[in-house]
Amino acid sequence: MIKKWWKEGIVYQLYPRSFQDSNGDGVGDIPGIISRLDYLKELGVTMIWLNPVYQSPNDDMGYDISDYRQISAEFGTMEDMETLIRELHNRDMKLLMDLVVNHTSDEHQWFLESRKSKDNPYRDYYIWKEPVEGKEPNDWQSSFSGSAWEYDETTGQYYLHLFSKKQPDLNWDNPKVREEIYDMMTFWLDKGIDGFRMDVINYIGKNFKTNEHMNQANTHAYLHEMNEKVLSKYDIMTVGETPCVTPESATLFVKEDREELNMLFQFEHMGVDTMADRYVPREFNPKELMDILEKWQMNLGDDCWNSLYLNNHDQTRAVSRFGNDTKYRKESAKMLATMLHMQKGTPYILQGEEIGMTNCVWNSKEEWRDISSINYFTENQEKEEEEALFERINYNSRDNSRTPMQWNDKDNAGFTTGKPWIKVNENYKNINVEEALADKESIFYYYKKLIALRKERPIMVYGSYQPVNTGMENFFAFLREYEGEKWLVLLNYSEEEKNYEFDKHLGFTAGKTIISNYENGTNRFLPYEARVIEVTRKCD
Ligand code: TEU
Ligand code: CA
Repeated sequence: MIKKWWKEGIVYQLYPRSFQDSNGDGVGDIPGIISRLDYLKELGVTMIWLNPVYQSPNDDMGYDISDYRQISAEFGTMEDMETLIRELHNRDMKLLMDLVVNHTSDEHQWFLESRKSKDNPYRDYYIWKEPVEGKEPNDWQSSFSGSAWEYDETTGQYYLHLFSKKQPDLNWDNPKVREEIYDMMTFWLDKGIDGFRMDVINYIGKNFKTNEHMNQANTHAYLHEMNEKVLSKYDIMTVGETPCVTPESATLFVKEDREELNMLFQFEHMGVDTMADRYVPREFNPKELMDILEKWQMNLGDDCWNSLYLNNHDQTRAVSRFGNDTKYRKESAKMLATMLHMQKGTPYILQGEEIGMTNCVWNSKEEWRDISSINYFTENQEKEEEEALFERINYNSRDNSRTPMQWNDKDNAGFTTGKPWIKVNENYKNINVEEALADKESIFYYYKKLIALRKERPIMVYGSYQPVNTGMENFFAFLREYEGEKWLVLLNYSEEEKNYEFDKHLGFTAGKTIISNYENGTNRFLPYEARVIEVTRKCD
């Protein structure tokens, strides 16, 4: 196993729009982030993944970029950005920027040119097709409802947009597009950033013969070229966001000798409580979540690497979705953190996860800000009862993870002195950073301890992962081993107390407890109890 700093790191996902406003306009900004860096240093994270801060009309909250080399005025200036990079490095923290290059905004100069005429030099920067029998070129659907093709009157052709109409897909088969992107990446890397999170990067190569747009051979060719021409020239980290990969298809992106990416965000565990349609809920079963996480632990080779995450800005908050955010919020948040951080891979913490922020109660669709929810409601409101539709969208609305960071119990949770761009979760009065820092048993200090452990104990990073069958429902265990050290991780993933004599059943002799969310050492595990114990095998 080759040692790397990005295997040993802990990433904090920072959603700039909702982190800290500094000028009272209700929108988080870069000076606001800079004012909070010491808080992140206190937590101990080593890297920040910054969601997009580039110029954008915000049709998809910054994932529709109109200028890759300009900072959006609402977030600040390029000088602010350069200060942020410097201030992070001064604190021994690294910065991952969000690379959104499957598509641009339709307000990007390239698209404004491209749509002017069929022979415009920028025409082939995007994907234009003739109508087929007067209709869309194929049946591809947008992630944000409706067809993935938009008809453009000016030239009588359709352009492809796998996301919103205002997010036209770039044509990666065009070498000029690839050169433009590589130049832009170099521009940012030369400013000293430490890597990229790459948005839906497995969509960039399309195959119109087989009508597929994920994980295509041309995508791998382009990523290898990107690695050769740009990535390999810097000591950086890359994480690809890749919906619909399996451990087998993921290997083709992250196996070291492929020279493409370092790790991926896979999505398999993000579907454990919904149908393929994210707004059709289904019953959540902890064993399904654990089985998927374990599958990814066991089926990526030693020359590959996992990311570890339970939520992000596209998913709902982990303690509400996978834990119990009412009776056992602190205990279940700490159990989920133990389950994740004790696995093999680089852990990602969504802003607010470290203080157990929860999903929000939405009172009307006017409170929504996310195009995904809004379009889905519009598309379905004629087909079903409005209240039921509203409720099932709320269950998995991306806005749940995008409400403002809860700093204290003052107005707007200390996020802004103005009117916040999206509502603050009403529970900010008792769930906030100030309260967490004052409570030595808080979720914050538990995360801080997990992060410190990862820095001190190589077994957490480089130890092997071995499933352990407890034979009990919703009581999970796994073993980490490294250079003779063995840690047994035990998780009572339920509200019930459970007797489990792991030493007798599993043939281990228990040593020191490394970390636990309870002061308990008995074989009667409490609700959502997590315990990590140094063990030796009885036969050792
Ligand atoms: O997400 C891609 C993606 O697959 C999910 O957004 C999914 O399509 C969405 O949650 C609807 O189900 C990335 C970004 O993380 C997301 O914020 C952007 O909206 C999207 O790409 C387009 O850039
Ligand atoms: Ca602001």
